[in-house]
Amino acid sequence: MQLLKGIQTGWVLATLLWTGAPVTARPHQQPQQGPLVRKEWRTLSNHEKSSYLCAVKCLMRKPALTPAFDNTGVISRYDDLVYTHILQTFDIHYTGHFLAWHRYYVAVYERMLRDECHYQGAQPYWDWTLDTPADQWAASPIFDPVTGFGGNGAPVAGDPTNPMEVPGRTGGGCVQDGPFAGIPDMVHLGPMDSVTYNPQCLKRDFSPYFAGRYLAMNQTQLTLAAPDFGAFGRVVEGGPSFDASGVHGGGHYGVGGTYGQIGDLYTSPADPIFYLHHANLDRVWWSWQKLDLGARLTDISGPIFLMDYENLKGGNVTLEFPLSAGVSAANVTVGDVMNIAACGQNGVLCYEYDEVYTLQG
Ligand SMILES: [Cu+2]
Repeated sequence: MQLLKGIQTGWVLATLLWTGAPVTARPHQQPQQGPLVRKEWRTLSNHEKSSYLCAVKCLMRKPALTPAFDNTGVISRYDDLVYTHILQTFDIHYTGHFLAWHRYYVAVYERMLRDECHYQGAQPYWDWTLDTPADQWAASPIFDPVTGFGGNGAPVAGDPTNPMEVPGRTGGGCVQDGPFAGIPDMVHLGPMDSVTYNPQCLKRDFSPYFAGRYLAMNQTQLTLAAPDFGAFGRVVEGGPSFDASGVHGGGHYGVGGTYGQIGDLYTSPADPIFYLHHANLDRVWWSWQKLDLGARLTDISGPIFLMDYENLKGGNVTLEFPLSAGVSAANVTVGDVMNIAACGQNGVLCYEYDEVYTLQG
């Protein structure tokens, strides 16, 4: 059960208490005509890349909106979202609404970058299939020190007897270059469900082996071939073991390994690459939906409760199931986010991908 490190049920209660959070004013809304078109990171111009990174840093400087109580690690607007993810960790993974929740979460982040930090573009995605096999992983343009998010953490010795040790890990310390290096208090929350102020550098712990195994086109094709949403959702998330991962775990552990924040199920959004990884997972889902849009705009299933695939604790998620992004946006339902291009008609989402995956014969 490596993924479910240290589950504490207190957070489930905290999450339940959190629903109904206020919707915030968005002072600098960008006028939007037609759907935003999300593009792959390496196809952005250098100017687009730097505007995106600049907007991410802007969110890290804006003061948090989360009401203060014992959550002293929630300092910035960026932290508001990390905190939301921490609070809901047990409710949004290994469930039927895993993909829907993260689709909404990334869209809220995209809107915050645009409305609060003057970013003009769409949320980019990271097509990690382009960075496999394993020997190409560390050379990905997404890790570029100048036009990307910086690379691996400094190598630190691991503990081979630790069952949480990600196979093939190569780093583990603070990132050495790029826009997030050399900031001792870049991350304020975590590890795991800790929400009191805990200044940390951004850490990464690349596992090229893990990435090569779970992020290559063959795994993506296996995912796209799922016949219905129940099967699709389970292939994306895989099982809670390093031997049964899916594309979701491939990105988290390929970058975060054992010691990087993005490998921490709770605090993973602390690494800004999280949002490009999840945009691509969303793109995998949209690619799958587009293979049979008539049926798949309403196809949802999977358990309400974590890993309750046999429905021993409760039922399956439906289109009416509620999703909360905390203080940063209104609550919506799964049904509200099934169509990413629901522009106008009071649609919640209005974006597209420049390119989707196709099922290869
Ligand atoms: Cu998550």
